[in-house]
Amino acid sequence: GCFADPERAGLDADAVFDGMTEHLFFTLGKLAPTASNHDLYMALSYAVRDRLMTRYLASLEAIRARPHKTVAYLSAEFLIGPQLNSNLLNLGISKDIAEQALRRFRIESLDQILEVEEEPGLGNGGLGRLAACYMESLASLQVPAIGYGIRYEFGIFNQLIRDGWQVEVTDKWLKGGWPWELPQPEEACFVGFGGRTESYTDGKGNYRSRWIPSEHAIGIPHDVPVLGYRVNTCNRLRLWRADATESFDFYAFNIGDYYGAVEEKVGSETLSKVLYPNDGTDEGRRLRLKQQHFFVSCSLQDMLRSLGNRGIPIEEFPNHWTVQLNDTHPAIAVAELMRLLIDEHYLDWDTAWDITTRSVAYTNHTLLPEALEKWDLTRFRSLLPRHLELIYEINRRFLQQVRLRYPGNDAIQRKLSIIDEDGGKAVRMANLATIAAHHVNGVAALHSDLLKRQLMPEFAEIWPEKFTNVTNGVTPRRWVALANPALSRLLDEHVGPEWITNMELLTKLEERQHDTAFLEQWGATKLSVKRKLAGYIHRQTGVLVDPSSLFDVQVKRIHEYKRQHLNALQVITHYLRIKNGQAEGMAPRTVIFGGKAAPGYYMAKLIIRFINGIAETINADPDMEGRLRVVFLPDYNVKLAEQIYPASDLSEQVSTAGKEASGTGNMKFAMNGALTIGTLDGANVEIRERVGPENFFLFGKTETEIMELQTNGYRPRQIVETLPELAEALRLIGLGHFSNGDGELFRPLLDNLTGFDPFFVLADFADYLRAQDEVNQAWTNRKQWNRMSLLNTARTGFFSSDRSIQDYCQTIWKAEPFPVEITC
Ligand code: 26Q
Repeated sequence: GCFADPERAGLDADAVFDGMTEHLFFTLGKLAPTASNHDLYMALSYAVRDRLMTRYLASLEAIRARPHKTVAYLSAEFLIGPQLNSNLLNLGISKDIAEQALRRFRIESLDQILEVEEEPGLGNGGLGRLAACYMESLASLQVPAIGYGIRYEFGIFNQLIRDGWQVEVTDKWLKGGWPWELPQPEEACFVGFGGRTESYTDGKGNYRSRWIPSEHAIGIPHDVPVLGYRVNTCNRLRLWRADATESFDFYAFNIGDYYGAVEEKVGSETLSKVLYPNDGTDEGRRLRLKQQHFFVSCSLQDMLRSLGNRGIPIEEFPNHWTVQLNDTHPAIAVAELMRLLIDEHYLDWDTAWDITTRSVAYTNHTLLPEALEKWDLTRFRSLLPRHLELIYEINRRFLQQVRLRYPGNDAIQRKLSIIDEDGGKAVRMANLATIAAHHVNGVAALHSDLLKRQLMPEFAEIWPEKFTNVTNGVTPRRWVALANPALSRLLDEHVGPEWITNMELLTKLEERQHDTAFLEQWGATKLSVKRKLAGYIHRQTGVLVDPSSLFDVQVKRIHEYKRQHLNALQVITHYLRIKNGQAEGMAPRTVIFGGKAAPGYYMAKLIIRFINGIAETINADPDMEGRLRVVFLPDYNVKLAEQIYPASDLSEQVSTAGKEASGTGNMKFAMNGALTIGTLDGANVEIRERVGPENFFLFGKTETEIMELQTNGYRPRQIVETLPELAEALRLIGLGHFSNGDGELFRPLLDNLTGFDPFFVLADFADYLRAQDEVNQAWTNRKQWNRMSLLNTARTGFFSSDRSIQDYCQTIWKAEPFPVEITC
C-alpha cells in the first residue's frame, strides 16, 4: 500500500522547496523573508524528515507483516553526530538540489545551513561512535535493527580552553529544538527501583518470588529514524527519556504529601539528565547503575511487548530478537530478562535461562582493569534486590559447573565468580555478561586474542567456541562521502560510485599508483581540504598555519594510555632541533591535537595544559615561523572530526601496545589517505597488514615486550640518562620554559614519567623519534608520499562498518537482510 501523499516525498528541488515553505509557515510559524539560518535549518530538516517517514513506516510495516529476526543493539551511548547532511546523502538529495531549494530563500550554500546544526553528544568517544556507525551500516545493509539507549538531556560537555586549561560547559543540545526525534508517549514503560522482594504462593500452589520496588520511573521512547544508503530500510534508534510516575503522584497528593510527590518526580526525571563523561574509568556511581537499569528494562519490555502484539509466543524470543550488549553498560539485561520471564511471564528457570542465553551476546571494549565495571554489593542490593537474587542463582549454577570441571580448585572459582569476594564485595558485570552470552567478542584481532588469553583464559577454556573477534569498522558514507567530498569525486571518477557500498572496490586505485599526473591530482585534492581546515584553525585559535606543511594530527579522548604526552615530547624535540640549528632537511609541520579529558581525571587535564603551554611557546617564537606550529583545537566532536580526518597527512596512533582495544579514528584517517605513525596496538596491527608495512610508520615495543619490561622491573630514569634530547626536553619543562617560568606547573607530569611511567612513554621515546625522522624523509619525496597515501585509501576497504556488520550477522546474530518495498 501507499504510506503517504507521494507529493510530499519528492526528491527534486521544487518538492524540497515546497516542503520547506510549508514547514516554515505551518510548523515553525515563520515568514520566509525574516527566517534565520536556524529557521531554514529546521524547515529543511522537517522536509527531509517527511521523506524519511515513508521509508520508516514501510520498514516497520514490513516487519509486522512478515516477522524477521531483528537486531537489538543495546548501548548506553550513541554518538550519532549531525543528521541533516547524512539523511540528504542517504536519501539521494544532492548538495546541488538542496542548494537550488535554498537559493530561493537567498541562501547560497548548504554549508551555511549545516553549520547551525547542534549535534547530540550522546556518547564519550569510540564506543558511542561505533554504535552510530553500526546503526548506519545495519540500515544500509537492509538488516532490521533497533538501537536502544538513553536520551540524555545533556550530552558530553562542551570544552572551552581558558589559560590553557580545559573548562567544561553543559551541553544544551536540545535548546533550539531538535527536529529528528519522534516522541512516542503511548509506548511508555514502567521501571522499578529499590524496595524489597517477597515470596508468595500463586493460585496453583507454586512458590514464587516477586519484587516490590519502592520507587518508579517512566521511560518515554524518543525515536530517531536511521535511513540506509539509497535503500528503503529505515530503522529506528529508540532513546528513553525518564519521566515521573503518575500513579505515585496521585497517591501522594491524596494523602496530602504534595512535596513528597514532587520530590519523587524530580528524582526520576534526573535519571536521563546527563551522560557520565568519564570514559574508561568506572566510578561505580549509583545514578549510573540506575540509568543502566532504566534503559535496559524499558528496552526489554519493549521487545517482549512487540512479540505479544504480534501474537508470537514468548519461547520464540531468540528467533525474533538478537540482543547485543555494547560493553557491560547494559549487562544488567541478563538479570532483567530473567526477571521479566520468570516473575512476570511465569516461565520456569531453565526455559528462561535458555531464552536468555540464546538471545544475548556481549562485546568487550577494554582490558584495562580500572575500566571493568564493578558494583558495590550493598549498593546493588539496595537498588536492585531481585536482580541480585537472580544473579546469585545464576552464579550458583555456574560455579557448580566449574566445580565439576575443576574439582578442589578454589582459586578458579573465586576468579570466575560473578561476585568479587576480595575486599568489599562487588558484582562483576563482565563475568555476568560472559556467563550468559552465546558469544563474547573483542573489537580487533589483537584485542580479541588478549581477551581470550589474558583477561578470560578460564572462561575461554570452558567455552572455546564462545569467544570470537569482530574487528571494528566505520561508515564510509559519513567518514568519506560526507566528510571528504573532494576525495569522493576523485574516487567516483576512477573507481565508479559503487565504492561507497563496496569499499573493497577501492583496490582499483592501485592501478594509478605510478601515474604521476594522478598522484599530483591526489596531492592537490588533499591540499584543497587542508586549506579549509587552516581557515577553521585561524578562526578558532588565531594561529596561522601553512596548508602546505605536514599536518600531523592526534585527535581522541585524552588518556595516559593513548600517550598524547609522548607526542608532545616529540614536538619539544622537534623545537629543540630547530633551535639548535639541526633543522637541516626538516619539513615544515603543523601538529594538531584535539580531545576531551574526563572532568575528574587530573593527569589528562594536565596533559591538555601541557600541550597548550608548548603551543604558546612555539607559536610565539620567531625562529619557528614557517617551520613548526602547534595547535590544540577545542571541543573535539563529530562535526569537527569531519573537518579534521580529510585534512590530515599523518595519523598519530601511539598508544602503549596492548592498551587500545581497537581504535576507530585510525581507520577514518587511513581511508582519507593519511599515513599512520603507530604502535602494534588494536586495529593498527590490521591496518598495517592491509596497507603494507612499507606504507605505515611502525615504532615501539610490542605487547609482549611491554609485559617483559613490566615483570623485569622498568626504570624510566635510566632511559633519560641515555637520551640527551629527552633529558634536555625534560630539563626545559622543569625550568618552566613552556609555562611562563613556572617550574612547578608540570612537576606531577615529570615526576610521573621519570618515576613510574605506567604507560612506557620513555621506553618508546627513542624509537618514536626514529619513526618521526622516517616520516620526515618520506614527506620530502612528495610523489612517493602521495603514492603511499593513495595505497592507504585503496587498501582500507576492510575497515568499512559494512564489513563489521556482515561479520556480526553471520557469526553472532544469524540475522539477514530484509529488503523493504514501497509500492506507490
Ligand atoms: C563506565 C562506568 C561509569 C561511567 C562511564 C563508563 C564508561 C563510559 C564510556 C566506560 C567506557 C566508555 C567508553 C569506552 C570506549 O569508548 N572504548 C573504546 O571503544 C572503541 C570501540 O570499540 C575502541 O575502538 C577503543 O579502543 C576503546 O577504547
